[in-house]
Amino acid sequence: MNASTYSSRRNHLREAVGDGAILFIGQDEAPRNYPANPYPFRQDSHFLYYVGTNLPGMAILIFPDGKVTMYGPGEDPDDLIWHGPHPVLEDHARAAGIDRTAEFSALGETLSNLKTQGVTIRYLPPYRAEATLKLTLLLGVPWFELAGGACRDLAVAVVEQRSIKTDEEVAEMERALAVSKEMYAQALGMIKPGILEADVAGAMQGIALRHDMPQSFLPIVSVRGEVLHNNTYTNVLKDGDLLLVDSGVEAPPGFYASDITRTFPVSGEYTDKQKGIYQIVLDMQINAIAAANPRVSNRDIHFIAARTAVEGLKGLGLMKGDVDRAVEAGAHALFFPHGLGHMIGGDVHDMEDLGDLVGYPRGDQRSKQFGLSFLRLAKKLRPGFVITVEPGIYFVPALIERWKGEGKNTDFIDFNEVEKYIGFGGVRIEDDLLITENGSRVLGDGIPKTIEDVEAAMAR
Ligand SMILES: [Mn+2]
Repeated sequence: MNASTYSSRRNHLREAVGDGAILFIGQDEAPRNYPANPYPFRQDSHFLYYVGTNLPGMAILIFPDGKVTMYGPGEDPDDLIWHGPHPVLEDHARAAGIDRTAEFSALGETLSNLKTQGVTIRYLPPYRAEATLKLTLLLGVPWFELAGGACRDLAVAVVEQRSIKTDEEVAEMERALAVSKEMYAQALGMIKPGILEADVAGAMQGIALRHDMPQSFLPIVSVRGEVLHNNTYTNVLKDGDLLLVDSGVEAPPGFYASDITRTFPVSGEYTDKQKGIYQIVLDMQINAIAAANPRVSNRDIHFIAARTAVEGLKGLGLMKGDVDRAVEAGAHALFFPHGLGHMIGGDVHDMEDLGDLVGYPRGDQRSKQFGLSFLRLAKKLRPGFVITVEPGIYFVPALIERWKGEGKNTDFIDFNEVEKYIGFGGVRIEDDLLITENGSRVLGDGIPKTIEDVEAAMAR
């Protein structure tokens, strides 16, 4: 991205929001166990989008007249010793299309002058303690009132702008997906009985590191796929297990994310029972992708996946009755308890710090029904959206027992048959999808996902 891209993004935002000043606070280093030993630095994605500078301790202020100042740390002569020759604040500002700079310490006084003049200071709700503390000090607002004081119009405008990806942004996501493809090829080549989940997780992470890309979230590499957010890697892979791998990386300089899930047979071949469930999940994904276009909502395609699940599970004798009524009752959520997917972009769950403004249109809100309540994205799809399509079917013992005990959805579920699948685990398949004018395009180069392709890739 060049300087004019950032300038025009900021101009667009200021025009959308109207009067007032807009303040973006970048991320600080987050200490692990003492200040000089931080976690790997991750810039705030809004900051990356509007400024691009991938350094701690930065802020920008967009003034009501459109002028912009970049605030950052001053130069300490010793910096040259520890960090070598490096760009200074003025260089970062130039790269971001900003012609005024000041030390961070000057920001507080500027803000109070603006407030004295009656200028509204617009900011997004902070999600890290460091930003919360800075805003509290800079704006003189108690920390517990910051979220309430955050500017909804600004958040709406940011969501509107960042939801539509340009070709440049899509290209960056495809660079991340190329590395994901390599990581999954590595997994396909090494999965076998006797090794640890950590062996696979470590080898995949090694590829990300070799490409100098951070992972976009803590990966799931688990033979207990029915535990939806499982971030331990201690299990030994056994013959007959399914290994669910959900991972992604972020491509610099914008750090756009990939997010891919595959479910592999440890033995190299799916059992007949596994094939039955796997094919249903694949059908759910294929049907959802085929239906995705700017005329439908993501809630619609979530329901297409849910109906496909019920049809398939009826075929296996696990469900029964009328498909539409089963979906309406939420009976499929015993097996498919989460939403079909989410926005992806600068964040793997894009702009999730702004809550349901991202996934739900004004006046619409999340259902309270189990399953549907976890649907992160219900909005009508638009060209330029990039979303994940990640259906799954899981056999969660605690959930099966609970529903059976409550006699829930017995019109649609044969619990005696379902209990035969306890211990099966779970299957999820996830790709990243660009919505186009007429339909959609699966991003990236294609990572094996049909039964035949996975088994062929694992054959050795
Ligand atoms: Mn995902």
